[in-house]
Amino acid sequence: MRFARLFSCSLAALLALQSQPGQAAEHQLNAEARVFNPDILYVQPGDTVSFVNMTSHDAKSVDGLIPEGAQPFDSGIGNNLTIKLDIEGTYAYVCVPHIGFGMVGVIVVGKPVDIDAKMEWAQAKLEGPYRRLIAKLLKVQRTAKGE
Ligand SMILES: [Cu+2]
Repeated sequence: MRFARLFSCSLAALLALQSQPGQAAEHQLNAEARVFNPDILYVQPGDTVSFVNMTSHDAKSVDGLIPEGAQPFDSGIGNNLTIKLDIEGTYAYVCVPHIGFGMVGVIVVGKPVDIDAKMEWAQAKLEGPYRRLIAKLLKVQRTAKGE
């Protein structure tokens, strides 16, 4: 009961935060053993995202799987990276050395307005371990449709 109340309070606080215009938030994406945590991250346009704990990892956006006009990113191995995301849409990225373990992720900026196109592109073009991204994109697509 107490937990439920705490939860609904934090949820209300979170929603209030999110609806404040002009308040850019900072998010952390933690590189853990073989995963990014969280693997799917929702942010608002203008927010910053920091990849941290990047020893032995990198974070590289996938060409074709970021919004049109968005800046590609590539931390290089072992480097933390902070990026500011202004353009709405879906950003897919991988840790190149660990794609085979499924160390891939998606950042959604604003609404995933481009998710259907991105999914089509991913299914047609991604090869080998990069296809691990399809499951993440599918999650975003289902969430967007309220499934
Ligand atoms: Cu990695």
